[in-house]
Amino acid sequence: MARKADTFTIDRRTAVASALALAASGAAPGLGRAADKRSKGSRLWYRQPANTWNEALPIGNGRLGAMIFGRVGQERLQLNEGSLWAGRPYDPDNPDAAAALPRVRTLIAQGRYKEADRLAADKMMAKPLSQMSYGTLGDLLLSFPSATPTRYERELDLSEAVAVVAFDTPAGRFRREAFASLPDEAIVLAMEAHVGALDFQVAYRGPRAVKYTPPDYDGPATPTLSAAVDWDIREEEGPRPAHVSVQPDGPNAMLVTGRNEPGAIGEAGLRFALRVEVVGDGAVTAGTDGLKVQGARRAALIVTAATSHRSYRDVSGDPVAEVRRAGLAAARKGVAALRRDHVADYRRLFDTVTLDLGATAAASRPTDVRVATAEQTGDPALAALYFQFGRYLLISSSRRGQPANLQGIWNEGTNPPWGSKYTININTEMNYWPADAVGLGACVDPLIRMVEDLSITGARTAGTMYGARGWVTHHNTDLWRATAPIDGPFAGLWPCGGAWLCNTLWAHWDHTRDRALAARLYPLLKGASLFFLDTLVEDPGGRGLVTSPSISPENQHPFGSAVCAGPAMDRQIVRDLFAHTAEAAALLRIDPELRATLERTRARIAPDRVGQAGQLQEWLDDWDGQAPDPHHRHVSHLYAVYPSSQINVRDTPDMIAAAKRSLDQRGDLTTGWGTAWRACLWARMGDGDRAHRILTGLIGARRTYPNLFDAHPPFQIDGNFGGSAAIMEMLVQSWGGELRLLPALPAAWPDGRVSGVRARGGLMVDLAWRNGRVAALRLSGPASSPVRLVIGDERRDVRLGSSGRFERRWS
Ligand code: FUC
Repeated sequence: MARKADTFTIDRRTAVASALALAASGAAPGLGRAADKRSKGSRLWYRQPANTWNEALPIGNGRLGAMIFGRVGQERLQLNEGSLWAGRPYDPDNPDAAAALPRVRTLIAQGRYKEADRLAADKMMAKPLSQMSYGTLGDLLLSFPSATPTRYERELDLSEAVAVVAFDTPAGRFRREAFASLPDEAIVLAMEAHVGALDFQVAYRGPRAVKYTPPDYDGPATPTLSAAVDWDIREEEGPRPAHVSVQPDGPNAMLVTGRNEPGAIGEAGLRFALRVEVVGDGAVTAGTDGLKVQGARRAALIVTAATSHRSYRDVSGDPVAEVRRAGLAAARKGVAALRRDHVADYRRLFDTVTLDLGATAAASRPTDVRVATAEQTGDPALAALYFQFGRYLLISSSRRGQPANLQGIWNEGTNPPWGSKYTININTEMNYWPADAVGLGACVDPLIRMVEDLSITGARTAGTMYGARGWVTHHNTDLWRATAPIDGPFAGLWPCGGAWLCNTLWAHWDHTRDRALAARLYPLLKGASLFFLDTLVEDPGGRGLVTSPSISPENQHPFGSAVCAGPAMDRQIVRDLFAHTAEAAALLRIDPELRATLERTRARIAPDRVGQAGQLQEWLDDWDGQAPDPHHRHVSHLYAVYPSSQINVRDTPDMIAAAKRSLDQRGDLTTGWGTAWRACLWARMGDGDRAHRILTGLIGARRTYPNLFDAHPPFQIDGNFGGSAAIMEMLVQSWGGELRLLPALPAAWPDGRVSGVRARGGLMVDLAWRNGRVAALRLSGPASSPVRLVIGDERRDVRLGSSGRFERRWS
């Protein structure tokens, strides 16, 4: 990965140099860096500390995360460690399922859906019925003397991944910087008194349940921002859970140890450790209450954390040894070197893409004020900031360790919404929609590793519950890679989670076209395909092969249940899966017979259908008009339009018309992620103004918190990633063997530029536009490769040179 990133850096430098030359040479705008990195264009900033968690600023290195509140009297760092989940390794497969399966299928074929639902609920669900939740590591509470600042500002600088709090009080001038280092596996909070001295205590508050108060969708579009600021918010340490202990660890450090929550299986199988060491020039005392620092000009907390998790089936790690090793090494290295290496590591990824959509006066306002007025004020720079924040979040939550879960890695309580798990009927896939295009293909690796695990646990589920080859997962998974259907048939009885993840990974391959990656992914795709070869059934109405039992994710059909056979989404996902598996087999020159079987079977899958109202049918039968929730948040049957391209404006215009009809019926604004998906869909279908209007609803205060976290509500990170994907999709698309420039540019963004975009086929795209038209283009990629460009209605075939480059300006 490092080598690849280095290559990017060289490419970028060369690209920027020639972009500047291009800009200087003529009328067309250049392609250089979008904004001065130190400018407000790449930071979130505020004039007051965080009152609530959704105002605090996230930092993370993919495994360790913290929310920084920036409070004056008591700084709060809410901490997370990516493997601190409830429970222990477990097997939730239900051995009764296989025997019930034929009867459930028969009931569905007879249209007795409620009975099928009841039988499946009784015999086919996981034991226990819930999976394990992602947890929190608790809080560090740093208590300072009370003071009212005469100057205050806090920010998250996306160009360096550093959160800063700076303020003056009558007692001095203070600055705090927080960052999460991947190279040194530590969170660092470096504090400095430019005038005065630092005197504070550090206490630890253990994991606890928190109360969530979701905002109101139908509430005012412009919430009133409170003018009164509480500079001295202090939270209680509270009673420490019995299993948590705090001890000194040498003269300058404290060591916290504890265990995880037992979860629905009732057994806690993980131990965790958190170590905090103070480095600086003050006097430090360590005790069972925490740490005390006096008279320091500089004091930094070096925070390291770990659990005993080694893999989904191995919890034999030694977290105490791990936090001591990392903590002592980081303390020896020193804050300046830690910061330098952190910034260099982060920038290798972040600097690969720039975006400039223009700026208005709104851009100079604090971030919370901009969000509050986003739906009333044109603020294109806020969309660009949202885009870069999405990139920041992916870099901060998906490197080593686990993939980004429903909340990335940031979770305040032991009772997070939906367990802060992996919901794989849309949410986890959406997390990775933007990854490749926005130059963060390296961040997909944790997802590949998770799917590799699921292909093992899911093979057990396929065999035990379906008597099938290959592997299967349903609509959720967790740290322990549970793959059986949970919650009940309404949401859980959906066999396509693993298949959709495989398609997501194949899109990653398609951007890189790396043969070694194809070889790594092939066993996953093959196993997922084998499951469907064994379990697809003939529709009794003769319409083709279908899944059964299944659901169209979480949407009730008119017959009192969601359980059915062959919802459109399943047919679309399995079509893609078979095509991708066959493509991989052809590329790798293996399994010719399987390839032929996949191609034959794929052709027999029931096709998409257009219903009475001209809509794309969500189900095999035309039930859409009678379904109880016409504005349902999921738009599962539009998978074929985006992220897939089975239905597209070039090849299937009639089906696109039907998809538009469906989407009109569903409405534009819904949950955060549902809104983001709608923006992606309209962008893919070429309607930039509609996509922009929806995006504005996503970025406004009803779906975005002051810290730019997406509101489902409550916080769910998929909307952030889906929003970033939608912005990209409006500017550059690559599907169907073509590269589309400005396919859905809204009138609101007449001038702009983007650089470092990745497209399918191993291409990199730098693009500038003026008055809504392409002004300059630079492509780089494999030497001499042909590229078909689509600009408006026009198609042009171009070829990269022997140096792998192509440049063009339009006057
Ligand atoms: C799916 C969605 C919900 C939510 C949950 C985490 O079940 O239907 O809206 O996003 O995942």
